[in-house]
Amino acid sequence: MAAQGVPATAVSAHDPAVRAGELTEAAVGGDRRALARLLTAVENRTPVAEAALRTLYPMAGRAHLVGITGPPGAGKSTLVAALIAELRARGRSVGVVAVDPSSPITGGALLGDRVRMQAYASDRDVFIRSMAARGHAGGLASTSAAAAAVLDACGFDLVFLETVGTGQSEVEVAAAADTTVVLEAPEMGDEVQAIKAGLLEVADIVVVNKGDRPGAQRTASQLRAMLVAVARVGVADRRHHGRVAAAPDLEPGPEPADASAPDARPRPKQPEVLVTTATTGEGVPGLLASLDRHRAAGRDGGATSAARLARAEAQVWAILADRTRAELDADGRRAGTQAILRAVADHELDPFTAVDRLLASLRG
Ligand SMILES: Nc1nc2c(ncn2[C@@H]2O[C@H](COP(=O)(O)OP(=O)(O)OP(=O)(O)O)[C@@H](O)[C@H]2O)c(=O)[nH]1
Ligand SMILES: [Mg+2]
Repeated sequence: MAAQGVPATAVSAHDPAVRAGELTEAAVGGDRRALARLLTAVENRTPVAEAALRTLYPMAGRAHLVGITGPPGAGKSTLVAALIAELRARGRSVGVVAVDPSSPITGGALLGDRVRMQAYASDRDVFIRSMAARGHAGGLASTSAAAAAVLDACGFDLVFLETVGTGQSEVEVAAAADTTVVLEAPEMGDEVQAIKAGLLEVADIVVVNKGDRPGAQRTASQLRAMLVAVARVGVADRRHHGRVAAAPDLEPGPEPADASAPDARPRPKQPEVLVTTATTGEGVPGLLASLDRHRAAGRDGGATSAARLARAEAQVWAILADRTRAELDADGRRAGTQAILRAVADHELDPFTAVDRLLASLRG
């Protein structure tokens, strides 16, 4: 990569591998500014991030990666702050990545995170960071996984990935986590019935936060009943366009015509449903115990290893897609690639044939 004849000092300033080496060494040694720079590199998917991850990835794999998702305002950030307080009291270190799936910076959320961060400004065992996931296919999953791997390699015991649940994002966060916590708030009321099955499917633990509000316990029992019903009816229920049928006292529905047909999809999980009050910390020790249980249960070939495989897939496929695209867009291939894309746009070529030709051009 380094041009011949260029003095070493000039090379080190520009060579991503050298820069990554300096940053990773500093970050792993506890330099928080270097860690912040590495995460910026990850967020921007720079060559420095790639070089750093090559070094850091083998050092990661020890942290418990916990995804926290749920609707806007459910109390995710407040709950993470309460969990940090609880974990610090037990001497465990915590890294947090608040991922904004919609890229443009949401002032409120970021500000909140900054204020909370100040409380731990002098605590070296807490690191909180907001980042945007830009619009790549699988971008949220692979960026979250990469950021988590960096914090993991830097020795944090737990890494929280907070993201607002907006449909697809919670699925991607789940792909980057060992344990996924789905948060609800009691005032969702009837909307509980309309919770997307997708949200429940990714949940390892369901938390009804704002336990101080009326209806929290009722929401929790509705959710428990719903989850039992979903598990009983299983796949049949999920066929209804991703919506879970409503009533809390729901009886198992009629067996579908092809219920005996083999179904490769995994059985729905039966997550625990807990109630917390993030603002006071009530229920937070119970949540922590539940997180630890999930982690312990999944360690040997269980849920955690399935989550890890999903995470590996998210990362590898995203890198493969990026790299394939970069090669097809490189000098010498770009014109041909553009011509094929144009032909698809003009309906002169179908997209499948287009891909056949693009792959052939890579092999050729
Ligand atoms: N009463 C009550 N309010 C809470 C509780 N937890 C959080 N809140 C409040 O709910 C509001 C939203 O809390 P956040 O923690 O910012 O929620 P969030 O889910 O992170 O929100 P986004 O990141 O914007 O999606 C804040 O005003 C919190 O103080 C709780 O347990 N009880
Ligand atoms: Mg938040």
